[in-house]
Amino acid sequence: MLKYVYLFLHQYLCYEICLLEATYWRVEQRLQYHKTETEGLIHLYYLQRLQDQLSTESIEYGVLSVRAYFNHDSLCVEVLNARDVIPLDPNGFSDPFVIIELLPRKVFAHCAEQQTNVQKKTLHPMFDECFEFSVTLEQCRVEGAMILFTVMDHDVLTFNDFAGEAFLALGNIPGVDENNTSIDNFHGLKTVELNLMHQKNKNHAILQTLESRTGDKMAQDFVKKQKQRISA
Ligand SMILES: [Ca+2]
Repeated sequence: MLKYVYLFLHQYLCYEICLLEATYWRVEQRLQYHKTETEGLIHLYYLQRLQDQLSTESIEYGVLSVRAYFNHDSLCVEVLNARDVIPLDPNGFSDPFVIIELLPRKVFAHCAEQQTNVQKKTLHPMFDECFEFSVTLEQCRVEGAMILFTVMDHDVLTFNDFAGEAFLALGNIPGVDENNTSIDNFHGLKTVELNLMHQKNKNHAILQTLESRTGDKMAQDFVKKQKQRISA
């Protein structure tokens, strides 16, 4: 009997210690965030999103198909299509288009974001459009360099609605990855399927830290942009 009481107590204490450790870790992390300047925090946020992309198996917001490679002094991105985009219009469809931007913004400040044409009234848009960005190999190899694809639903009278986002690390695309030989067109290149995501964590620690920086325009603009991407 005593043995079981002992075992129970032991397990209970282990459980309590685990909880304490988790709490301590969260507090420690918050402190770190508060010590990090805004640009660094935004970078951290996107690094986490890139991790989310790798671990997201759910296709509830649809799937985006793209291809990308680097050659000489340009990054070529092809947006092929999307399937099962979420319906955002009263007619049960969306008018999807994709915005393509390079991150971190500090590294790719000279590259304006680009976007596809709007495909009207469909949840399975075919884009088949190519985009070129003037960048160097060194820029593509910066830690955390990535492409952000944002799928939006175009609206005529109101603001466009957010349909989903996806991230692609530049470090391992053909032409940037050291194992790849030189490549100069999309022919034979593997299609990358990216599960579209929404931010599910309404209490994201980085967003909350940035939101508390009330006098910081960069922080406020970023939080405002991200809030539209949090799932309802
Ligand atoms: Ca629409």
